[in-house]
Amino acid sequence: MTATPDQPATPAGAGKRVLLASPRGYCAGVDRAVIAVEKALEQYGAPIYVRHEIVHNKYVVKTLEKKGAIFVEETAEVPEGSIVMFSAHGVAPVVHEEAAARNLATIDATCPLVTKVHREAVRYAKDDFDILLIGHEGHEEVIGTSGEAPEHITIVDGPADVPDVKVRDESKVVWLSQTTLSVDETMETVDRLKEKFPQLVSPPSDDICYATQNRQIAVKQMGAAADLVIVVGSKNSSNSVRLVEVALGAGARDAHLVDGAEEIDAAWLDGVTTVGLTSGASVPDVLVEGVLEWLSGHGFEDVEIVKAAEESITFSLPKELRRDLRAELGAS
Ligand code: 0K2
Ligand code: SF4
Repeated sequence: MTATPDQPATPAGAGKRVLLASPRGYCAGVDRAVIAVEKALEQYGAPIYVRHEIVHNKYVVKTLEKKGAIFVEETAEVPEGSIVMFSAHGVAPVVHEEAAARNLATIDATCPLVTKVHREAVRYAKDDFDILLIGHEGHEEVIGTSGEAPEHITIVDGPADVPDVKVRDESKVVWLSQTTLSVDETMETVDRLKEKFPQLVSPPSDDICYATQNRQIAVKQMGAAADLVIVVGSKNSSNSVRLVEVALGAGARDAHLVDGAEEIDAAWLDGVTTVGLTSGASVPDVLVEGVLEWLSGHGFEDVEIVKAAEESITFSLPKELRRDLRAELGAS
């Protein structure tokens, strides 16, 4: 093609494409937790207190705040006699006790797959195992799971922690994990733990959940082909942050985490023809749509889906939503 003043040699969008990960965004546990807050607001009216961000996403939290949810970090901040919901990340038993002591009605939006890990911790602690919980120190889910059996649990925050791990009896050690970790890094930690404790027992089933795994598989598939990977998610979302790391590990030249299109820097597109796009498990798809629109405005109109898995899992709403909590509070 010969360039003329009003026809450039290469049309603006030529060769530019977006690889859009599937699955991405909301998992079953997040969907359930967000709907639980909405239903509680419908059923009981505002305010509904939520202990900790229901899921680690700014947009979701702001949207629910506008509808009447009040987010707090501690049970002590909730006025006596109110309704409080626990976030998808789970809480330690002591938090249930604190809520009961303040005469709060509780709705537990802990993801059933997090509850499964809590149950494993309780069972192994009962059998007097030392439990090596692989996870990020200070993360809400890790605080909740460790609270099930604090005297039995040691947190192992990645492979570098392994040399310092001590146990009482090397023949009774099990590893469990946070649900939203990098699969590859966790396996590296487990390999090192196994070298140190050859009799280490593995959890009965995967603790890193299906949604975390599928989103990582998808981003790996696109990573090698992408010059730039954009992950939509909030900075405190463990699974979203992991997607950036996995993209880079898979060969993406560059990768960034953004809460939405407004955080994208146009300079990231310099010399880029293929953009990979995905989102964490706590991210509503409207935010991804915003990024697609922004990319389209910058010449990236072609969108190809990179399909890594089919997801059909759903969870029923927290059982407390089927009871009349206001009546229960009034009666007590
Ligand atoms: O990935 P994180 O555990 O930080 O949490 P979110 O971003 O809120 O994603 C939902 C997972 C919640 C529990 O596993
Ligand atoms: Fe549950 Fe996994 Fe979603 Fe966490 S990321 S809420 S464990 S389905």
